[in-house]
Amino acid sequence: MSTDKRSTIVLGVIGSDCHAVGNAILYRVFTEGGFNVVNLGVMVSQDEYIDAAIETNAKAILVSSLYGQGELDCEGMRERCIERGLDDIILYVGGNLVIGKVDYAQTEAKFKNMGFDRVFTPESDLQEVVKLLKEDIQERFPEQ
Ligand code: B12
Repeated sequence: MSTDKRSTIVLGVIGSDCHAVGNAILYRVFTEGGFNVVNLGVMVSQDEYIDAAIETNAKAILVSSLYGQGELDCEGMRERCIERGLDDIILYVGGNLVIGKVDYAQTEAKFKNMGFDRVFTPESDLQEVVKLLKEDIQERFPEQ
């Protein structure tokens, strides 16, 4: 029996987005923060995240979008997760989610409306995000 108590999370940059630097940083921060991180890298489709989450029994999917097409790429992600049996999975999204300078509250509302649990700006404190994710996993999956 495995004694590894780390929660598994799936990480990647969605759509046709090839910005790779932030992804490498996120992988490192979350790995060092105590998670088992399945990193899909750049240009990831919704179904690729979901396939990986199903295969690894992941508790959360962390979506990055930097190139301005985040809204289009993320549309329907929560519904797709539910369709494929991941009703409870935690969905985080972050990066330059929309084109240009748009008020964060507006962007947050838009992505929460799509079913994302938390929405982060590029300036988010990643240690704080590690903490929040541990709390969210504990709350949503208390038995594990
Ligand atoms: C380098 C770069 C490129 C390189 C990428 C090389 C590579 N393979 O990585 C190249 C030249 C290829 C490129 C191309 C393009 N780029 Co570019 N690029 C950049 C640049 C200058 C730096 C990106 C970077 O590495 N940042 C450093 C990392 C550490 O920061 P980060 O990516 O933001 O990630 C951090 C945070 O966002 C946050 N984060 C990210 N995701 C998530 C998720 C979660 C859950 C959380 C908590 C946090 C989080 O944490 C990360 C780590 O600290 C930015 C401008 C900028 N200063 O950000 C533009 C920028 C991202 N690019 C931009 C654009 C428009 C493009 C192109 C569309 C340009 C074009 N017309 O061709 C293409 C898109 C190509 C594609 N298919 O993806 C725009 C996006 C505009 C928008 N969203 O409104 C930016 C912001 C430039 C600008 N000001 O206009 N780009």
